[in-house]
Amino acid sequence: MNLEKIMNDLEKKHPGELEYLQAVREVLESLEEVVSQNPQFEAAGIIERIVEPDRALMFKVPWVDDNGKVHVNLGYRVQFNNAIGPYKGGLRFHPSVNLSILKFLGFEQIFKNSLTTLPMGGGKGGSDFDPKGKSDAEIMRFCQSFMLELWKLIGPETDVPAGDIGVGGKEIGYMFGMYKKLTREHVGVLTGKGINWGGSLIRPEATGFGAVYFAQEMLATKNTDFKGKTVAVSGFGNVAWGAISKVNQLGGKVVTISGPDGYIYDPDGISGEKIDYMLELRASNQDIVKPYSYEFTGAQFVQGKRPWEVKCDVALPCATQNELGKEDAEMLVKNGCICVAEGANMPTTPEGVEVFKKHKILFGPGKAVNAGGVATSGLEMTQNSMKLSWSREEVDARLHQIMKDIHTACVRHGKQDDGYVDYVKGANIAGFLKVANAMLDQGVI
Ligand code: NDP
Ligand code: 2IT
Repeated sequence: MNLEKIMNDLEKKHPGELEYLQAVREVLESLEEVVSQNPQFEAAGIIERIVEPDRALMFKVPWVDDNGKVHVNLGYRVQFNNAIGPYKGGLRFHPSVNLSILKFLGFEQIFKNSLTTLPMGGGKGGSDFDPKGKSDAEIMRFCQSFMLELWKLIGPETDVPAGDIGVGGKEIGYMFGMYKKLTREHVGVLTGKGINWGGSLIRPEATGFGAVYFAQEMLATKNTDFKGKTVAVSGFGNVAWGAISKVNQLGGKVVTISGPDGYIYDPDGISGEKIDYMLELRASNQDIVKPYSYEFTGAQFVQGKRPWEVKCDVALPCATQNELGKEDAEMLVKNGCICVAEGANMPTTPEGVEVFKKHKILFGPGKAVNAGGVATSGLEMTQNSMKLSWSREEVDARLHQIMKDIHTACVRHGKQDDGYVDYVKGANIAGFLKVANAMLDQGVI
């Protein structure tokens, strides 16, 4: 495979799509060896086909605010690859959303979903709508308008969206309501549904829980665990919440959360009522963490900075892409951090990843570490198909086993001659092989 030629061609075809190009390069770099060992992939044009989405759809989303003013946002659904199952992946509502970000997320989702061992293809969607400061009624009207277009593209055996940044249970509810009205079908077309109307227990916690289960497996390779460990977390959303809860259960101490305004350092640890308060902050749609420092004495707000300067044993970036750069990585290593597990999608820049690899730090990439969210979405789809629901314990046990299996697959494909596990390479190869072989079986389509 001629990586530079492929990347040059893609850069020409998709100028300025930086996040997408970054994600593609990272995956292809890991695949060079496996592609050269399997000439059938090159002969069938697997690489050229897998890097382009099957289709990317864009539509306008007009809606009316509480003062009667009309707004128009852009809506998207990128259906990337359905070789191993229906397109599956979240919807992101954030002002930064554009085609490049959704293509990066949809591309990553192909390999992540493959790693879960469940039959799900890759897709992603969303809008540049900003839920910040919007009333419930405005959010409802936006979600209904978004679904007025999206419903034509999705279906329980075609494409099954879910949540991501800015899309939680509330938004899924409004979108599901509109889908049901338009199609007159009560089916599992979205995951992350409410527990009374087809949702799965544990789905809200699943990404964070799964990330910590994965980190637990990584730590076990060094004969250690979370007990007594100091943990730095970024973000204060859905993924951060699940991760913090599980770290507490396992005896670790979380000392940071962060928002776009800066980070909170709470040396006493973030647990119990402090986690509930964090949820309140999030639900207020204000998007700031500063008030936490007024509420809890001993906690300090550090404006405009990221939590990676705090001394910790384990770092869990759970906010957004490219939030941990080279200098942050160097600081973490200098301060004795032994494990970095990505709860978010692509939070570490390529330069940051290089630092972790150079210092042989345990580094788990998002597509493996945060796969528990979509895996539990897959379990929700299974329960919907069977028209029954599993207990918390059953879903959690399945999630835990899936995370252990993903870890095993990463080690199998990522272990280097000196024993260091390159989890990036392991995850990319393990995720790729299943999809590539399915594409080979299905012909050039
Ligand atoms: P939430 O909306 O619940 O929280 C997102 C967090 O990241 C918030 O703290 C948010 O603050 C912050 N954030 C978002 N965008 C930016 C930005 N451009 N700059 C700085 N901070 C930002 O989302 P989730 O917790 O669901 O998602 C977090 C990450 O986890 C994302 O990378 C997502 O793709 C990934 N993920 C989510 C899964 C899920 O099931 N929800 C599954 C797997 C991965 P603010 O809104 O103020 O910007
Ligand atoms: O990035 C992700 O894996 C998600 N946002 C969850 C996707 C899903 O379909 O549950």
